[in-house]
Amino acid sequence: MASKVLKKPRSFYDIYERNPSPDKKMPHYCPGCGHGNVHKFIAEALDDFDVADRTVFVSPVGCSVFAYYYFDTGNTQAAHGRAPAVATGTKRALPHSIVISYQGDGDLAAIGTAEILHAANRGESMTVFFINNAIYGMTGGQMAPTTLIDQRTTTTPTGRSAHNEGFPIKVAELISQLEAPVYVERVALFDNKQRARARMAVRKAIKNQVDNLGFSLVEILSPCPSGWKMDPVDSMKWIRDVMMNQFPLGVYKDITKEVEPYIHEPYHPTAEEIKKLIEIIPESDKHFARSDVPERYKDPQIKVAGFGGQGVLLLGAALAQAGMLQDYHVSWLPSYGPEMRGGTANCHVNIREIEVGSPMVSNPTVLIALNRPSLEKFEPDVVPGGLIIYDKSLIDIDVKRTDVEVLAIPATKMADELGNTRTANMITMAAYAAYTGQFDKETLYETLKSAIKRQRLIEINRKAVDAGYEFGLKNRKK
Ligand SMILES: Cc1ncc(C[n+]2csc(CCOP(=O)(O)OP(=O)(O)O)c2C)c(N)n1
Ligand code: SF4
Repeated sequence: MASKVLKKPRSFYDIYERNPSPDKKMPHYCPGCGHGNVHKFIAEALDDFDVADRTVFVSPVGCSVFAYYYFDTGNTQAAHGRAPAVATGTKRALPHSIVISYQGDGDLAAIGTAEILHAANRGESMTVFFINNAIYGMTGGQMAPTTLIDQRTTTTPTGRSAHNEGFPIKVAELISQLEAPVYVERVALFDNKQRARARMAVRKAIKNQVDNLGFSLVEILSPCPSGWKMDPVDSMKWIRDVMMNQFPLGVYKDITKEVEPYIHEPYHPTAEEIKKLIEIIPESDKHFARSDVPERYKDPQIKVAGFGGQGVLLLGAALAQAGMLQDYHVSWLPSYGPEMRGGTANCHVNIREIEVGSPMVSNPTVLIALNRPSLEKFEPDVVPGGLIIYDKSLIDIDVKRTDVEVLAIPATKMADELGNTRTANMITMAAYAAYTGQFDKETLYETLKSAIKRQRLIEINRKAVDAGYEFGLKNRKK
């Protein structure tokens, strides 16, 4: 006897390991939410076309920010509204992948309006699922560009007024006016018939990409019982009786039978073209080599870490400033703990002879640790052969790694001897500069002029630079 096995699509993980829920089996969405339906339609289509292994799912900011808990595909989570831009980069780099941009109405139609319009207008070969639930769900039900006239939200408590907030934006209509998109449809999730239609639309939009036809967008009118303060059944009725009047369902554009498949292969310049490109780079931007810095200390990627109040961020900013004075390419990226004083703080600093690709320093070549938790936390991340500098007056443990260089400096003690504990950061900075040969003392003095805002503190910090510099020189490896 034939039997049908009902089971989760293969494109979902069996267990949602990343989901903090106790059983790891339930999604995080509220009961009656439409996101779950759409996820299921997508996962089924990926199964049926057997493309999960080459799919990259770009999650937005919004309730579906955690879509990567569920899809056993490549996953990226984009900044608010930027999913189509991230999807563009992914698809251009991996033209044979299937890229899905999944977005709410706050994400796509408010903060991300520019991204979606231009991705659609360029006809990027991607599939966009636009979940229209007429509000911002995740943040508690504020007005979205799709909120209906007279609809009450937390930011339109007396109802949306066209005079005050404008009219609802009709995304399917808008996108379908552009020349490039090949398929635009609006569907809804309020009864089985409509869900079956939505499922077909999701399938078609993915198949279009499998066939390399171009840009597809499916807008889905989707219930948000929590945000609408309705039960799931009334939410379905509201879509059918109210929302659909503003947002009529149907296919707004379908030119899939008329277009030729197109794959946007990445452009690989020839050796001759690269030579010409290098010729037009200004002399000042070309790689320059400083012979006085030993090879192993060149292009440092530095992490400075300690307690808030120790001048961690200032130390990093001063290093970047010194780098700028020496015409290096630099970046400084602060990372604050929740508290100002007593909390943790760290910053990422690049001082490079070539342009800085990313300001993030995940695996530092130099770690400057000003307190014990920072040493314990970041020591494992330092690259083999890297350098760890730590304040040994405050840190009562040794570096465990044997594959890195270590400079232990009693910076706080030295600062106390100078008469100002807070100069420990500048002592450490100068020790780093002298130890590695990265900066001369004059550059550090110059840096102090902009790094130290209070004129009266410049002198004591110059002394700190002198003391740290001397320490660094004395302990320098031959
Ligand atoms: C740059 C930025 N601005 C604002 C926010 C706050 N924020 C988080 S989710 C969200 C709205 C999400 O609404 P929507 O896109 O409609 O998705 P839903 O939650 O309804 O699925 C906002 C404004 C943020 N995280 N980042
Ligand atoms: S707030 Fe709305 S959109 Fe978000 S999970 Fe709950 S029902 Fe879904």
